[in-house]
Amino acid sequence: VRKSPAFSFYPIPFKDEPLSESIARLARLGYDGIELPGEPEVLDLRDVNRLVSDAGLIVTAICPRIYGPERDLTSSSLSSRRSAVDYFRSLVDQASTTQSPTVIVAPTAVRRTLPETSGEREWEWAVSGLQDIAAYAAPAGIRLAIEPWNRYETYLVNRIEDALRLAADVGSGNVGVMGDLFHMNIEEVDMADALRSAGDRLFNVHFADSNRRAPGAGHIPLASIMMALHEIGYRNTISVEYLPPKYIFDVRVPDEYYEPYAAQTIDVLRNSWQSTSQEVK
Ligand code: LER
Ligand code: MN
Repeated sequence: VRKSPAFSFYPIPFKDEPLSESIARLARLGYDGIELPGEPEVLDLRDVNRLVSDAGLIVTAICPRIYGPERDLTSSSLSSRRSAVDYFRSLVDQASTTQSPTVIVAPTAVRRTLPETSGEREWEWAVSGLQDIAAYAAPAGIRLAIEPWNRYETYLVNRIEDALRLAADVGSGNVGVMGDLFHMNIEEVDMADALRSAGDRLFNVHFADSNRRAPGAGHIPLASIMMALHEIGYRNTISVEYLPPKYIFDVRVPDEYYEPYAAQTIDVLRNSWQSTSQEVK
């Protein structure tokens, strides 16, 4: 059992940089782990394993990249839903190969903000797709973390309470939830309460500030978030996921999103975790 969470980083803002450089940077800056993009076909996983273990890091989660209907568990097309289940099963394989404990899941494609059929029907498709993936993941000891996104990225699961309800409907011990502070800042009534409500079902947290810049560069009350994590005895992953505002369209990511933000962030998070630990008994 870990004494504190693993501090990890999803290197998607290091756009187009070879993964070897990102891994080297994260190790040098003092991160414990890396969250990998869910692209088992694109990454050479043997290479990744070697780089990660040489750097002394661990893989903390696989983050899906759900662009388009072929990865959408609730698409109105049956063949798309089937290919989405296959995609998430391939992420379970990616997790097994890289010894990652967790695969992040979300039941609609990014920026599909309306049902194609009906919300009730798509919820049922989400449940059955996730049941299939969970059954595939369980023998490998891999957990699924349902990630809520804000209303501008999905309509189906926007808050932790939605994700908890979906996990309960799936009804499998290896299915839980995660929080992404950027999304939570938009949708939750009280972010700390929402994290507490997940308790031991909370498998991962994405840290960014209110503006999706590095933690500390916006107005999310970080200490209250850390206190909530201490209160539930959280020992899973604190993962960093900041993104530049025009990420999709920008050819070049601003320089500060590389080394400066990554360096600042690990200090901010470790200090905040430490300084709040005394306040919770
Ligand atoms: C992925 O972790 C996420 O937070 C979404 O915003 C992806 O678009
Ligand atoms: Mn996220």
